[in-house]
Amino acid sequence: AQSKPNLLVARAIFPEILEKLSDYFVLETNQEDRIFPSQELVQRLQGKFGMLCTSSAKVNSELLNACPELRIVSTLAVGYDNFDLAACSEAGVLATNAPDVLNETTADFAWALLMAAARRVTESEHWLRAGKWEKWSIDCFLGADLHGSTLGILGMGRIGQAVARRSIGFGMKVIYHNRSRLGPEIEDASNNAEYVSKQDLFAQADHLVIVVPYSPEAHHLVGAGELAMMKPSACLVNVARGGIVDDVALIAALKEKKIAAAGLDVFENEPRFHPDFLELENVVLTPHIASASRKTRLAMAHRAADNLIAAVSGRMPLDLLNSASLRKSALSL
Ligand code: 8YV
Repeated sequence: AQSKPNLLVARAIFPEILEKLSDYFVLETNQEDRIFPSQELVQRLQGKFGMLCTSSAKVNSELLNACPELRIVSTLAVGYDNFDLAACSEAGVLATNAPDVLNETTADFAWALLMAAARRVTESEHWLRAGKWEKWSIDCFLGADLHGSTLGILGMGRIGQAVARRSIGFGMKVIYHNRSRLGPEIEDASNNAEYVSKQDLFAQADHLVIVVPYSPEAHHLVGAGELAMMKPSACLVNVARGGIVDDVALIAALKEKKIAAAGLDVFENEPRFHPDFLELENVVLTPHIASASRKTRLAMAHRAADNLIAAVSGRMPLDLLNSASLRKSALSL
């Protein structure tokens, strides 16, 4: 029998996934979940056919040139801004992500942040825990209604559409902006979402949810100018990527009450984040957990593993991102 190829599982993962992968690969694991510095990552990738990683692994030409045996990189995430796809294709390395299975879970969480921000859930809880609740009062933690309001969605992809569908129950109107307009069936299925310009999105939305993928063009897509266009009563939610929102500009807008509140699951330079966020009461902060239901994280891990198994079995990975790589790839899929 042919010997199994080597796989680096660069982050800690569920035991059943390791078991499944071990039928096809000799595994090098990292169950203590240390984030490897780039030098160490290169070193550990020597002699490896593939890598299962997360968004923390930067795969660029420098890494690929130093790892000539590498054939596939599989990320346990829908976002793949950490992969330089052109460099992967150039090196004949297949790149895959783990989409779809997290759409509904991530949309649920966008709503959790939106509801918490609009109705001041965490802010009032902090106050209660601090022993400040002495009596009911008419204006105690007045917030903004979601029902009947206009929901803006920046990035109406699979997750954005799942966010929009949930707004039907709240009797909301949906407006969205994308690089291009969606087909009428998708708009209809997304609570009759209406396509508007980026400017109108910011100006007309009572609340705004950001679900665009990160790319250099999307860097600071939401900055001081966009925030200034928003309603002072609006809440902003980001479950996409840090870097899409200019965090310094957002902190200023929240401080000056140019917008009412924000719900943030992602930050520039996470897991570090701007310390001024902690000084603000009108922001809900969570540690990149929008996809973190037990069921969904397991499904994402299976999906990332299945892409690797497909490649090693001579099948086309379901989530191949760079079909151009196939021309150069040493794999005969
Ligand atoms: C991942 C995410 O869990 O899918 C994404 O793009 O941001 C999260 O769902 C995280 O990036 C770890 O890879």
